[in-house]
Amino acid sequence: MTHWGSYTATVTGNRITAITGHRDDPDPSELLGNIASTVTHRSRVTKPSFRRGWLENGPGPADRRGSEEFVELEWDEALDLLAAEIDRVRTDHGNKAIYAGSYGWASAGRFHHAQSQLHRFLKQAGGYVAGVNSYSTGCSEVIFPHLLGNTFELYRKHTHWQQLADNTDLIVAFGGIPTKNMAVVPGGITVHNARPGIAEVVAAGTRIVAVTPIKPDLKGAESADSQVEWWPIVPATDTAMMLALAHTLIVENLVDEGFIATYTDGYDEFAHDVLGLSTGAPRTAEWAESITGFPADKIRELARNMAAGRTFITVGWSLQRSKYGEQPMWAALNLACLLGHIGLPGGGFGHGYGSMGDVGAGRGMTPLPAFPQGPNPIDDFIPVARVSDMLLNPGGEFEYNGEIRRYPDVKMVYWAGGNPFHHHQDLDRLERAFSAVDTVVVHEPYWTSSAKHADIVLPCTLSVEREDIGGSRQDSHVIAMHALLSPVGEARDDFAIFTDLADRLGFAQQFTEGLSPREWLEKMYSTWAVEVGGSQPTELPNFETFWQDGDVRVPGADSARDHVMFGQFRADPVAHRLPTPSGLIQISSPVVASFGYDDCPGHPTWLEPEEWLGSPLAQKFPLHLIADQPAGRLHSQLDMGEISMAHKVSGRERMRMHPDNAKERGITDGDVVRVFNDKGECLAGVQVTETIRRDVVQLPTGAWFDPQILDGRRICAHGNPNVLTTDQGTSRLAQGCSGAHALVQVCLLGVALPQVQAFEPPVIVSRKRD
Ligand SMILES: Nc1nc2c(c(=O)[nH]1)N[C@H]1C(S)=C(S)[C@@H](COP(=O)(O)OP(=O)(O)OC[C@H]3O[C@@H](n4cnc5c(=O)[nH]c(N)nc54)[C@H](O)[C@@H]3O)O[C@H]1N2
Ligand SMILES: Nc1nc2c(c(=O)[nH]1)N[C@H]1C(S)=C(S)[C@@H](COP(=O)(O)OP(=O)(O)OC[C@H]3O[C@@H](n4cnc5c(=O)[nH]c(N)nc54)[C@H](O)[C@@H]3O)O[C@H]1N2
Ligand SMILES: [Mo]
Repeated sequence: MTHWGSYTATVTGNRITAITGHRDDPDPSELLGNIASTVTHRSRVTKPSFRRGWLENGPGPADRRGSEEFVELEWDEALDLLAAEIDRVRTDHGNKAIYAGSYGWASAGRFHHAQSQLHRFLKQAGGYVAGVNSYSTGCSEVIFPHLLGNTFELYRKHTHWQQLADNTDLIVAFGGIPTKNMAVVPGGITVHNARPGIAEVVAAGTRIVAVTPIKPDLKGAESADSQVEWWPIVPATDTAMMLALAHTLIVENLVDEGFIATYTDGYDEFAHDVLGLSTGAPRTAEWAESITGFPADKIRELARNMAAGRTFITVGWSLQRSKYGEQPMWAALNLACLLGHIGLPGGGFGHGYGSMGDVGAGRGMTPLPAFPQGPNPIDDFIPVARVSDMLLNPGGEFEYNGEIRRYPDVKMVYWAGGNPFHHHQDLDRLERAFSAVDTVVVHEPYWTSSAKHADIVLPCTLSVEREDIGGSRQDSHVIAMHALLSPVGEARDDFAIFTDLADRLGFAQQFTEGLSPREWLEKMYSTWAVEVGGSQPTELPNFETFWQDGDVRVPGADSARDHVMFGQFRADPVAHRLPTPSGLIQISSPVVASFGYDDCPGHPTWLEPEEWLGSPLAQKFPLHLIADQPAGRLHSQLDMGEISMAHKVSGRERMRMHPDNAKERGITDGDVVRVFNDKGECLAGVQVTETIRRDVVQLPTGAWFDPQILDGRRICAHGNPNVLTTDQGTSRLAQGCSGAHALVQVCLLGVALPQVQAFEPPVIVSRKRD
């Protein structure tokens, strides 16, 4: 199992020769094609490796991280040194000096999940500073609890595609419903039902309005182009459009007043602002026209259409990954409240259709086999995307969700299963942040840029090199993940590494509980079988049979197919009171208002970001870059794989550009260009296409960071857009990642094309003996 699907592999010798999707999967992902070619790639880490300066001079701040050579050591010595360093840091500075947020997706598999292993280990070692929330939904995880109280339904029990097909007249999708994203689920997915689901929706005659600067790639809807309308909005202006839609609903008496009165709180304050009663600036369709790029008539007509039939509004996760990303989340919810279809079959509000493969799967939530974690003795945390801020401002204050907190003084950064030099914003700044600490430890199968920026790199196995149990929150199957290959080089499982470290620190028995990995799998499976089997544990096969069969269907996996989101609340808002201050949906929030944040006031509002096409900065950098998820891989994983490479242009990440913008710059399809702004520069290979709005360019994330000097400037030669993005929280409320957008300029390369070096291992030298 992978995050992008379950499969069967044919192995000949120690090589994978064929991979086919799971027999029950109607739509296996092409990303499976990245696996076979990457297992033995030269970028694998094969031995424990230490940055030479760290080994020779000991721990301490170092700006050579990322450019220095490495020395390989034997495992025993490597683990002795690392255990001693962990002990030094916790003894001299306390466990608050260890940051192990370790954000990242690692691999599928419930036992060998790298973060779970790291967190269990460090909890038993005295604790660590954690990261909270995610890059994916940094705003909605913080704002929606204020508005809906319980967000369980929003994330875990969404309206099924079939229900939309049966009931919905109009779907308005802010962010589109990008098919490219729907192969993926954290932990894996066995039955990809999004494409067939969309086909059903379209076959039923439902109209889909996809509001996005990039033309939707809705697979399953090819036969019905006319039903899927592309509304190419100016990026980052969705809130303005939503407020204008609300304005039309209010002034044309299309608001469902019964719904507002019974199920919501704070409408008057919101409506007052939308009508401009105290500001003198009503949010009319005309007002929104100049911001969003849509004619006022069209906006008004959409509002009327929304009120005329059963309407489902979905807002993609991407809209929150930019400055003031809380606003479109909240505004979209309010719009759904005004229409009053929340809690009716196929109506209301959804979040993330097209962001993840299981949204719309209707699977309910069953428990999963789990590796126990235990409590963290340290309660310091940061919102994940504030990592550079923390490392650069030890002891500094930051605000978050109504609190004022302080950054801990971190001396050791420990990462297992993530790639911050892919995922974080403003990579130059991240490099400065990493140089400030004493020691950086990374567990990695590959020489990623993050591994190259570490002091201690320990080589890890891939999931094809070990046994595990695969499962995810809403999947139909639990998968027996058999080991397919023997590990490359001296790679070891994260579990084995932590066991030996725990042994050196005196708590091996507590860490392993005396169990081998296979015994852990048996225990996790059996515990789970009893938990979901309940009174009928015989429903599920025993471990041996499960292991032999290769998978098992999860009991009750289809239980939520007919679930109507917020249906119970609608039926009885007293008995099913929401856990919000009013018990109702907060159209305005006195709690959020009480925080006094100008960057996230008490109701949604249009806040002009620094980087959008209407801002002064656009004079200098006139193109709006969208740095979204890559179609050909998961994030940065297996970037050298066959499918990922096939999506590149001249070996660089592919950037989509409108023909007018290309012509203005003398750029033709296939050119490699410079993409730059005040923060940095990268190269990209251009695809000229009308499937993108004019003045918008799309350069997905995940090309391995490849810093090189070109013409005296430091650039990424491979196309990682995070050299261009701003490292700023979305607001003081959520402090989410705002990396999806940046203003840039693009020009022809003008010099010889430098070679991509991202996949080359660092220089390995032998140890200096004294
Ligand atoms: N500009 C911009 N930036 C973004 C985004 C954006 O939209 N725009 N999106 C953000 C989002 S939503 C996300 S989720 C992040 C993703 O960022 P990450 O989750 O950090 O990206 P991955 O490439 O999945 O990194 C996982 C790493 O784990 C390693 N790994 C795999 N298996 C194992 C294992 O068993 N053990 C160990 N130790 N390591 C393993 C892989 O080799 C890989 O390097 O990026 C974020 N960054
Ligand atoms: N193939 C593949 N699938 C993935 C992933 C991957 O790496 N590869 N990553 C997974 C992860 S971790 C996550 S969190 C999800 C993320 O899911 P999303 O956040 O939904 O995905 P993105 O690709 O960042 O953005 C989706 C689309 O939003 C639109 N968009 C961007 N900015 C704006 C805007 O300002 N306004 C409007 N209206 N639309 C805008 C663009 O069309 C863009 O392609 O994807 C998951 N799926
Ligand atoms: Mo994500």
